[in-house]
Amino acid sequence: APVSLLSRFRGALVAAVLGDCVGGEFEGAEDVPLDRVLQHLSGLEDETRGDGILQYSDDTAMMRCVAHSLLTRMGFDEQDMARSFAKEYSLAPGRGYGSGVIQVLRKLASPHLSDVFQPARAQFGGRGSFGNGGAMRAAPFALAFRNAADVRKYARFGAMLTHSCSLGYNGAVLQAIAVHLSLQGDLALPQKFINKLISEMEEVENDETARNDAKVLNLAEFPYCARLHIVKELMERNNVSIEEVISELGNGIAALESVPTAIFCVLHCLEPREGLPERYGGLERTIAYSLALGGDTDTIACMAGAIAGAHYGINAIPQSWLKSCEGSEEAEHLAERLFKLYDITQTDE
Ligand code: F2R
Ligand code: MG
Ligand code: MG
Repeated sequence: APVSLLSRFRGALVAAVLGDCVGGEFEGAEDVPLDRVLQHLSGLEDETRGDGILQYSDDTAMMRCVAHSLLTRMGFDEQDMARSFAKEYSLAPGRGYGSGVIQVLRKLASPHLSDVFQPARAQFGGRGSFGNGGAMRAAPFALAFRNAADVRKYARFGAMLTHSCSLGYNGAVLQAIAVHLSLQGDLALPQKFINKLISEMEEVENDETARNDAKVLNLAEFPYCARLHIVKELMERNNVSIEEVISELGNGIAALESVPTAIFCVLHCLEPREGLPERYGGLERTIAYSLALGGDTDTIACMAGAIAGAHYGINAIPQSWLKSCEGSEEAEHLAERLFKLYDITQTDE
């Protein structure tokens, strides 16, 4: 049956929270045998499971702030979003934030701060963060703005509140655009989907700052485009090993080593894959596969979850998995409210 736009909205935010909650178990692990992943996931289905709720981490904590701020302000307001990040951090600092970003979040709490982008610019000796913290919370921008140019613009500004390196904020733009295209149903034609992402990123990376950052960091020119071309090559092969995915695309905390990887997870799991249960649908496969890569599993599963959830819709997410995830009900509610905002405040491109 066709998936409604509302179902896609709910699927995007709820599957992002799911990925964060179930991915926390393996964050930072180098080798994650698929058996362990499947055991972890089937444990969620156990009615007698006694080990309580899986807590969400910084990924969901910051994504909630983005969604709340976009809803309250009916659009992007940097002051409000910055205050929201700072308040969330001060109330729950133990959600596993990156070690650099906590300095930004502390500075954003100051009532005397006039330029809310300044603390991010001071990070890492003035180079800014290239971590994936901007990308992990980017999905709500695709749910608030109908127009692709607005999604790009505000996902970038939203990320720049903590990540001033172009590798950091362009990762957020890529993630938001991937969710945007998935909401439109573009994953039905995977080749077209990846080609669109490449052409979007060609435009985004054709910028002096991005070119300079790539040079300083010793990366290929147009680094996101280069990774997306690798995604395309891997998609065309049937026998890609997890080791190859990690070595070609990465599984780390840098946005460049995780956003294209999350996109690959979604594309690879559009079809049944060896080692994953036949009873799994595409969304379950995407989450399980993201965890099996190891590394930054909560964040890769969160980003892949948002893109896959926007494609498959809310009904593809097993209730038995969700019941163990902190914040999944609230995510559904936020998605419904964003759907109304998207419906009433935006015009078509
Ligand atoms: N922080 C984590 N995981 C680490 C373990 C947490 C642990 N489980 C716990 O219990 O505390 N996860 C979360 O952080 C990632 C998002 O990080 P974000 O928001 O980008 O933070 P930050 O600090 O800006 O960047 C992360 C690290 O990347 C390196 N880095 C970034 N820019 C750099 C630069 N210009 N030069 C050198 N290094 C740079 C640094 O090591 C940063 O600390 C998500 O995975 C989220 O789940
Ligand atoms: Mg996290
Ligand atoms: Mg993480």
